[in-house]
Amino acid sequence: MSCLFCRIVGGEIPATVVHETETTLAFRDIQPKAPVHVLLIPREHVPNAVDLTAEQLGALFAAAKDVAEAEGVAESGYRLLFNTGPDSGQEVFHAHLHLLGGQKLQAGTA
Ligand code: D5M
Repeated sequence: MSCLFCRIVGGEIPATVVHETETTLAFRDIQPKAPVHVLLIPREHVPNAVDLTAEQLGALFAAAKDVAEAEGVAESGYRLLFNTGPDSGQEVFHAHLHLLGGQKLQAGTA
């Protein structure tokens, strides 16, 4: 299994998991760009956000709402974003939703 995030799902690589469901996993980004920076992924390997099914997308956004509440940023606000493809800076080709918050975020960037 070569995909980094599949290895996290499989427990081969440690991660600080903050939320999990039958179909999703959420863990802290190892290179946080904000005080709260959590990555939400489907357990199933899907390379890119645009390849996610509507059901997988719904599950990720529902999980993001739970994570935002648990992290204390639901009221203050936070950013949800997918990098998609090389020009976006996507480094890991297992779809992941970034949740960033805990500070005033600059418009249009992480
Ligand atoms: O985001 C990929 C993100 O994945 C980037 O912010 C670093 C993070 N990352 C890389 N390796 C790990 C591990 N092992 N644990 C947690 N987070 C990790 P992208 O949108 O592809 O640029």
